[in-house]
Amino acid sequence: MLNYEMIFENAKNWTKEAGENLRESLKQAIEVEFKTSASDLVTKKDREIEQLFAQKINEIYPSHMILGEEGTVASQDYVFAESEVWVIDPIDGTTNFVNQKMNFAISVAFYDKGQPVIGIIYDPIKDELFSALKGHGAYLNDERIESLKACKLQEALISVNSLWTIPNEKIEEKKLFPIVENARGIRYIGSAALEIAWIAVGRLDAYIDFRLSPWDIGAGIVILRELGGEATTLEGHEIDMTNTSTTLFSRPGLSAEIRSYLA
Ligand code: 2AM
Ligand code: CA
Ligand code: CA
Ligand code: CA
Repeated sequence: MLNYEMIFENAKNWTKEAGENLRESLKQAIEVEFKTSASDLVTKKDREIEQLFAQKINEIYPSHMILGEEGTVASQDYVFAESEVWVIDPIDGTTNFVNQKMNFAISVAFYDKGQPVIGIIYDPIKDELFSALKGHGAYLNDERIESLKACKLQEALISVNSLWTIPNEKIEEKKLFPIVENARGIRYIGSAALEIAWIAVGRLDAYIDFRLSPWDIGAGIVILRELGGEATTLEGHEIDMTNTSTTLFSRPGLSAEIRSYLA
């Protein structure tokens, strides 16, 4: 039987340590490399932080699998739905890390045989640790976060990546117009993990994205659901944690109103 509380405590400690490492690293110049395009950045720190997690996990939980964005873990043969898996984004919002030196986060989740169990999102600049262990409530640092209440689009701040409001291959951009028009406001931080964490604490009300990966959202899903929030694909289906997918995160009830415009 796994001791989730112990895994949760370890994961929070490692995440804070990694955050301290990132905070310190900003005192020096950041070397940037490019992945798939000129706007798809990666730094030495992305790989280093993922490796730090991998070392600790391998030492204490040698049977656990690691799904990290930078793929620094040697290839593992496993079935997500049958394994204990750590889902890690060492820096979510690398562009912000490089350009803004703020508005980035470390995202760490633990899934047990496909079930979301632990979610941790840490903003090391604001020193805000959002966390949840399924069934035990969600917290911002040591303060318990209150369950989310429903809200209407006209009272809502919606986060949407600006790339999706121009012609693109995923959605007819016109479908987003009524959402932009009817919402109280549109915001975009540039860190998927933080957009979800901010819904958890009421700074945003919904977040739409069209191509996120498991490590972007794994932790956010646990935290948001613990508070009664909704996390589905744009069509309202369960998110597949082994693939990229469209995503819609929100307070209870708001997803349905947003989907009615996108249909
Ligand atoms: P990342 O910083 O970990 O890559 C805004 O860029 C948000 O979308 C971030 O959370 C970013 O995560 C994520 N994202 C996912 N795929 C991306 C890509 N190909 N290029 C840039 N950002 C991406
Ligand atoms: Ca990236
Ligand atoms: Ca990411
Ligand atoms: Ca990343």
